Amino acid sequence: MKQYHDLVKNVLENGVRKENRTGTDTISNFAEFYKVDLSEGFPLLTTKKVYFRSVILEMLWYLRGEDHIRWLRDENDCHIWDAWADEDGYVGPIYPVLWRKFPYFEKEEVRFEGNCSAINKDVWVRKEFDQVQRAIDMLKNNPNSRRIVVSAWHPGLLEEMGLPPCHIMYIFNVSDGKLNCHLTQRSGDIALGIPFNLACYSALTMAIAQEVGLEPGTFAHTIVDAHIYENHVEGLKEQLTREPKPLPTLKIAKKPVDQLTFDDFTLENYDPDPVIKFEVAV
Ligand code: UFP
Repeated sequence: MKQYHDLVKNVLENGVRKENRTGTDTISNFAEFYKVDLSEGFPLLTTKKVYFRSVILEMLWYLRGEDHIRWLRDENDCHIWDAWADEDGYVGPIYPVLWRKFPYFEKEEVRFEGNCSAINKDVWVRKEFDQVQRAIDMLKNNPNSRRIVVSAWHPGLLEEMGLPPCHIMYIFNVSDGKLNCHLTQRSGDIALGIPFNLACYSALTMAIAQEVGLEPGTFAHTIVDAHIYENHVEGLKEQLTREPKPLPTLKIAKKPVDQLTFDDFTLENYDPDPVIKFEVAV
């Protein structure tokens, strides 16, 4: 995919060196942006193998709304989130909870009854908000809305999270019968995270487009701190010598997104170059 290679080249050529909490320095550019037309194929990089199964399982796990990784780790033998979980598998209120059960408080009138009197009082009640369902409902009923936003940034809960969300907000936008998605990412590891994030949100956009009866449009991605860890530079330079091949295609069974399982996703014509090993900076 040319857009990804251009992103890597741009950061390698123009990035500045930065220290960060991991102890491994990065070369970093502020505010990178690219777009991918999802009608041209499924954007799974071809110049290295990207683990499609993990991409889809991660997306399905986000949709489950749980605060632990047991489904991913124990039922599906997928270990991409293990490093961020405690021994019981808890990761705290991160993407799945924030997407499907975003906590908030609402005032409700409650009746308090005593022996001989009763009063009504306003109390604050804890509620949960399903942002994904709201987005799907809006895409069906009011597709021209410019307010179809899913936010995973909750300042009050940051302390309870294993890892504060990196992809903090996505916005759906319908133009010309097509479903577009813009993802804002506060921090992006170009070698390891970005290929996954790009494929995950592209698959999500395609699945939701199918549910709401739209064609998949454009995936657009803003990465605020777009960085390459210094120990990833050689691997990425090798990747740049490889010629991108035509993109694979992704077929998704016609079901509501909440009923999808991994077997409902069929990847065709994926013929990637070999894996490039990159160490994760934790
Ligand atoms: N990171 C990604 N994508 C993800 C994810 C993490 O690129 O989906 F979960 C990277 C970005 C950064 C690190 O290198 O993980 C998070 O560190 P920080 O919180 O300091 O930005």
